[in-house]
Amino acid sequence: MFVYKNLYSTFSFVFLVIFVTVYSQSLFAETSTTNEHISFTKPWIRLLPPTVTNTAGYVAINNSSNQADELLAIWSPTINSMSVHQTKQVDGLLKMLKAENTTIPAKGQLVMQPGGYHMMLMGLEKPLIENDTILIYFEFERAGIVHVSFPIIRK
Ligand SMILES: [Cu+2]
Repeated sequence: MFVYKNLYSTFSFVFLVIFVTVYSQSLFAETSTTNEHISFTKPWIRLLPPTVTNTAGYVAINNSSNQADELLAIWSPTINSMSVHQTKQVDGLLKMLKAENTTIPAKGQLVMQPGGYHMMLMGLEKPLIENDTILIYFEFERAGIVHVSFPIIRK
């Protein structure tokens, strides 16, 4: 019994060390607000009346490297569903479609702004609050995962 107990606590200690090491590495290495070649300019989310359950977010993503990068996914812990959309004229009507191309060119930008590319935030469960912030994660093919805080703005 004594041996068993000792073995058990040794194993739990080892697991704890592995867990803490892996967890802290994922916090500090994979996720950051800055990256060697990706940066964000003027992030904001549009405040809409509380009865509207969808809204849009905007930001310019800058790529300072000599190689293009691609935005693979966006998500937020507090938003049900998010995707990158493009407002396009189809048969004389403005329509929102899933963005076809989310490449950030080398030494270039992907600009999300009203009337063009935007982030769609869908299925809001609670009304947004002016000047609150929403944390959004961006996953890039080369830069990995970067998180950015978006203020909610009335415009
Ligand atoms: Cu949209």
